[in-house]
Amino acid sequence: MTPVTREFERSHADRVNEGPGGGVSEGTPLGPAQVEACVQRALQTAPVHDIHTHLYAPQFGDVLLWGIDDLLTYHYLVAEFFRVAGQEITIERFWALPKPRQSDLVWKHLFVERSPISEAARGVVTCLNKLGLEAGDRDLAGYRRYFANRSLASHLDEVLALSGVRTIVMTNDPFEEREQAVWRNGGVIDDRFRPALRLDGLLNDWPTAGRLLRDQGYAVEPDLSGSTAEMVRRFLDAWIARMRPLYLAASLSPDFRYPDESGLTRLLRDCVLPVARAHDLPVALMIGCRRQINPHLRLAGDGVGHADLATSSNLCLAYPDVRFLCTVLARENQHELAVIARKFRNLHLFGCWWFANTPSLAEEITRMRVELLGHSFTPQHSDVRVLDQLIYKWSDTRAMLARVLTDKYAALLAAGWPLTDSRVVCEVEDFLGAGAMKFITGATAGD
Ligand code: RAT
Ligand code: ZN
Repeated sequence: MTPVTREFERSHADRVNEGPGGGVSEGTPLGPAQVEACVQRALQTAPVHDIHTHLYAPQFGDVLLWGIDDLLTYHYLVAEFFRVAGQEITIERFWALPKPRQSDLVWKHLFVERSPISEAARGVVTCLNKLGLEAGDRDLAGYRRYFANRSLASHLDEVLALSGVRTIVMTNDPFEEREQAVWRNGGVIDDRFRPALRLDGLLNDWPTAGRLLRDQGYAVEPDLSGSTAEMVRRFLDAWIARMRPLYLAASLSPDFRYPDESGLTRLLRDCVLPVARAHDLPVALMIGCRRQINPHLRLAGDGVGHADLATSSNLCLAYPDVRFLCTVLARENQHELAVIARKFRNLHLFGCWWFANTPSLAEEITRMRVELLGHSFTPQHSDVRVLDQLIYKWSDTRAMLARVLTDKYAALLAAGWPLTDSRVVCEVEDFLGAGAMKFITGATAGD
């Protein structure tokens, strides 16, 4: 058993079996009037294990984004800015500007000339206010001074304390040169950050990946013939040894099908899945992103498409000994995925991803998942790209979960089922990521 597995087994056991003499303590019984306060308290105190982010340990240097200019140039906001910028600037000229000038423009159009009413814009307001900065003052120069005077180490501690986040799972691309130095020098030393090995480059752009592998001495072929599969497996083995990731992950187009005749199926079947099995690592499938529907917008140019989720059930059925994490982008796919998850214990559904992470959709999706799956899913991951965003994404998620779980526990009580505070605390911990970590580390599910 890995140390990570032990950690999550212990935290669960500590809560449930802490009665006198080692017996099971069920805690204080709850009446209808106490449910909401109990859920709120549990949500405020339970640590978050954020299983998918684009944050990096401070060792990665400026790969980790933080501060007001990064908040304002978040790609969700850049897309909204282009819609209202009118004739003021072309998309090409915007990209040619330095980041502070880009954020000046986003600030002007989305925060000065109109109310920041969208989810991503309101998120900036929440971050500033929770950091004690009075967003209503609209003092962009003052916010810049505040961040310029912060040390990253203490800012990180403060953001984690404000957001209640204990574990941050990174997105680590083996082809990303800016990350290489950390991996070459022994890997990540801050155990609040955990790696996840991202395979988009390998799976979604084989011509480039193949070239990079050949440059590194792996004898791979453009048509995947010969010893290619073995070489790719060796490459993955080497990265797993170096990174010690929690899981392997890829985002996949809505056109993704498994099995079919494509190179993607061959890479999954002959490389990724055997390696996942050999190392007992889950595979995270994030399905439904249609990349670059407007390439002029760069990172902000991706869209969404309705996926064929027979692919997910085919994979779960064909690989019962591989654990899959799965999230889908299209609203239209959410119900189908929850039904598939009912059928496969090796499938753990997680998060309201990206365009599905808006308050109205997240609440609708989470209610439906609780109704179909009970506890066996993880309602949210943050997907943040800027450290400070942990503050608003997790406060929004806690508010949403408070509404959903209060309703569900109140209905259970009304149906005649006794509830206790310690039971609720335990279950809320699992919803905030402890359950996902148990699945990821093999402490539960999948056999
Ligand atoms: O949510 C996002 O920021 C997207 O741009 C993607 O990063 C997506 O979450 C992904 O991991 O592919
Ligand atoms: Zn992401």
